[in-house]
Amino acid sequence: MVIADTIFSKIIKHEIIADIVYQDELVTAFRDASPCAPIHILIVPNFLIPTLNDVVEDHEAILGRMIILASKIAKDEGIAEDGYRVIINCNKNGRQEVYHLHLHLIGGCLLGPMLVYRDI
Ligand code: DGP
Repeated sequence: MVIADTIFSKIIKHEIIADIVYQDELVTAFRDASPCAPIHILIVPNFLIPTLNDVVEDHEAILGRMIILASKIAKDEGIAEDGYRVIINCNKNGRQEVYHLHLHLIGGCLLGPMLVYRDI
């Protein structure tokens, strides 16, 4: 398996430490280093897809795995019934910081309202 060098690929390869909650041949899930809620888990493909703009039909299985895993982890973490939020940030206006596609699973408390346009 060839993995390009992003901070997340190093986590996937266990080259830097992260609290990995799940890993299989397609995806890895680990706790966010800067959580914005009591539960904040990132789910990433094991190979580099930089942004959601780079997704193609061949990625259907991996994207399905990411969503299904988000639902499963939410149950495992005990936040499914009360609810949670799933977010994918894309590029500059989406405030993407790490250019390795990832899904944020966020919950464990009543979250703020959805972010909308803000003049800054
Ligand atoms: P985004 O803005 O969508 O690209 O979010 C990137 C997230 O990645 C951000 O919430 C912080 C998290 N993050 C960045 N570097 C690391 C790291 O080295 N370890 C872990 N566990 N999370 C990281």
